[in-house]
Amino acid sequence: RGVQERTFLAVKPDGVQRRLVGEIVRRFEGMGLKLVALKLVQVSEELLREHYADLRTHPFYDCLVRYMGSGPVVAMVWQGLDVVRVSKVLIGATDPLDAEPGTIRGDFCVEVGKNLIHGSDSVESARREIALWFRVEEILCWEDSASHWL
Ligand code: D4T
Repeated sequence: RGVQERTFLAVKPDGVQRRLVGEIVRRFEGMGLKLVALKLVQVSEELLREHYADLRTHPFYDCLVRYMGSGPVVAMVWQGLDVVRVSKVLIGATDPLDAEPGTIRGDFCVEVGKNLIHGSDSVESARREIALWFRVEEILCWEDSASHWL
């Protein structure tokens, strides 16, 4: 079965403004996943352009970067079995209108341009995004978190 992984999640500015941080964190905790880093940050345009570099040719890129910089974001690292895939299931489809009820996007939003939360789409992108958003000392180290696994 699954392997221990880490993923990067960010509650986007609309989620923070709408007081949905607690609700979102509760859902990941409820799945038995482990929080290993969390911070509230106003992100620079430079970091956002880098974070979404793969999407730079898309027409919505500038709009996306502006939205992500429109207010503070809650950046997090979560650890657990198959956490990348599990997170994507909890989050729901990119377009909230396609997201199943019971998923975060399916329950709380309607616009693709304001879809509340970001989650890494692979172990590879998780590694890249965690390195981009966090300094090593901001993250509970792998050995500590493995030995204190509940
Ligand atoms: P993120 O990366 O934010 O978790 O979203 P997804 O992984 O579900 O989807 P994505 O990378 O394809 O899109 C990134 C981001 O762009 C916004 N977006 C997307 C948009 O504003 N208009 C669009 O047409 C699409 C496809 C939403 C999420």
